[in-house]
Amino acid sequence: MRILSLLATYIATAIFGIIHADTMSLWDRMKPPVDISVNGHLIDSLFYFTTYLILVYFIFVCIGLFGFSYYYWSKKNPKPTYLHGTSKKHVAIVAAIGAAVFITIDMQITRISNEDFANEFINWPNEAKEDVLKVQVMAQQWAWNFRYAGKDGVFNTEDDVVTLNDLHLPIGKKIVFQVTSKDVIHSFFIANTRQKVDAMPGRVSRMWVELKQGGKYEIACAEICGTYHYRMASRLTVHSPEAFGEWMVDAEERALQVNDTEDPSRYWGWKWQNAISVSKK
Ligand SMILES: [Cu+2]
Repeated sequence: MRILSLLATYIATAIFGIIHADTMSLWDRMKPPVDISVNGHLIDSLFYFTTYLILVYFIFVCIGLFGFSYYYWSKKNPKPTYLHGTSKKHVAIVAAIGAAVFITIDMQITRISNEDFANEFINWPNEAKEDVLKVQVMAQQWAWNFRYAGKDGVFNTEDDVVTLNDLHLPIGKKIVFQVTSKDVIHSFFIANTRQKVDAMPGRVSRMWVELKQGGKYEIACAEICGTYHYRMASRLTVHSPEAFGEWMVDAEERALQVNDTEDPSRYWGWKWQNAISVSKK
């Protein structure tokens, strides 16, 4: 009894605490974070498609489970019947259900994700022709280092703008990240764009996004990377193009004043690795 009352108190406190923490409804809490990217809706629609379709199958399973439990209830069927499920009819029913799940869920997920990949996500911006923002990301236990090329447009030079756990991006412009790690494997995850890429020591991985909504968001590490993995978060501020321009001018001026150009540990960046564009556009 004592345990039960403790449990009830605990649950009540938890629920009450959540309600008091902010006024977000439980339904809102279950929804993905706001999508601020141009392509994020593709991931969301795939997510909802899968979830709702599975829900439909779940309802069928429940109907079957409770329906048959009632239908073959011992009071109605005092004499039990044993089935081995090996008759042609039973094998056909099981195979048909399996095929239906495979065709309507698995094959659809594969088809839709392949189409999204081929039509959108593979369209890397053409860095030679398009005006893209390039950012280098260095993950480490347990922080995110960001590097912009600075006034000269060349990475790993004296005028680079370097920030710690503070990423600033503009809307309406394609952004290309080159990501690596100083120590162990991390994962650069911007939940609000539905995109992530692994940060691996000794290797540069890439990711591109285009944003459509300003505001303040969070970047997380999506790969268990040690004791303080949970703390490995960074601020993300998304500006209008004008505000971003102003921020960048300020940051570049500040960088020229405060950068200790003699400090070798400052130069953790690398020469930008130009990508071969496969863009169809
Ligand atoms: Cu990490």
